[in-house]
Amino acid sequence: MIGPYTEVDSEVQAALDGELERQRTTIELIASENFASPAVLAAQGSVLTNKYAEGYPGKRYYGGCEQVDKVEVLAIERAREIFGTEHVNVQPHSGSQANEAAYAALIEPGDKVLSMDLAHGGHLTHGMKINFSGRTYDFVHYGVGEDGYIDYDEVREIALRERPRLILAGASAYPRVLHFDRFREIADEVGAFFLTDMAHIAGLVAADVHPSPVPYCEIVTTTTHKTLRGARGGMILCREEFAKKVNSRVFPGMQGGPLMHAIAGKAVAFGEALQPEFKDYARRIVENCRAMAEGLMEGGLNLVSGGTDNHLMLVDLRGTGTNGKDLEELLDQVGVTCNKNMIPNDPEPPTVTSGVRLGTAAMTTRGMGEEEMREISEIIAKAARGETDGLRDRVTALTEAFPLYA
Ligand code: DSN
Repeated sequence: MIGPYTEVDSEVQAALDGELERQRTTIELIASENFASPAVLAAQGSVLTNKYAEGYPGKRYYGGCEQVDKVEVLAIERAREIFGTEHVNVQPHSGSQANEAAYAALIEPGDKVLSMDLAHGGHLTHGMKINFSGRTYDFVHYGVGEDGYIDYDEVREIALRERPRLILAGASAYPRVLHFDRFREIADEVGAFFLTDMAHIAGLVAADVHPSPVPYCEIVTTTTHKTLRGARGGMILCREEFAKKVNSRVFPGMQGGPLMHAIAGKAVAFGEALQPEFKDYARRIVENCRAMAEGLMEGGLNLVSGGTDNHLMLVDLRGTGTNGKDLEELLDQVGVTCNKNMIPNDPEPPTVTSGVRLGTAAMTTRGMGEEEMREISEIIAKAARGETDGLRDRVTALTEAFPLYA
């Protein structure tokens, strides 16, 4: 351990202490967040922060890379074992950069891409107009039907009409199983590549509680810090035939020096994901999500698609008298953290929204189970009705019973 930091920078330390206290004393339901293990945090805060290592293991543009080479090889080998993929690049700094490099490995600027609409649960890097993706490629979108599920017949119709070069699966607010076999069939029918961004569900895929996109895709991208519970960053998995292209699109195509401390954190997290306990953990995320969804519906709230198959759900607040922005703020006041989120065909603007997105990965890491999920759903349902008396105390009772980083 190097430190103590308090003597060096008390101002930053005060904010770090405050954040630890916030994480310890609140219910964390942001579906893309999790609590990395102390070992992952230590690796990310290690002396690897100091090292430049442009290039790849064994082929670096700097001396002194013997130890970081070992770390990167470990991360790659562990990821290959987890996901059963031929090639892995662990260098993308984030999921956005993983996507940027992956698109560039498959298609050319101006090419057409078919992806899920951001307003129906997609992602910024899946073609939002002012994102690099929307500025570089010609995106067209599919969405969800009235029932909240992706309609694969509609995806096929759009693909036949638009003839995209690339079809994209993956979302940041879709509570149902993704059927990669259907996407692959459609991609084959129109002669398109198929790429999945599995950032949200990577931990579920790692533990076989969600089907894997790997056998169906030319390339799979992901972040490593959501359900996968690792260091913050991105990663690309692909078939061997795309390995050279992917590597060169990441470096030197898009990035310079890799963040070796983050790669060390990824390696440690992948080691954890290979342990039998991780399968149990991922299974409990999904069970907890189902329990929370049932609790919310019993409490009178509607969910987009009527429930969930994965780690998240989307509450449809239309007709409740509240909206996403107000409920997010109210929940914040009683110690529950979540984010406002557009629901499909949302009548409200993105700054207000008619929904909140809730996920169970982080609280499952804290050890909570179905009973606690029911208690949390009661707290949320009461808050949505504006009945906030005593809710902060109920949150405190939960967080004290399941200590974080104790
Ligand atoms: N911002 C992330 C999320 O919250 O889903 C996606 O990158």
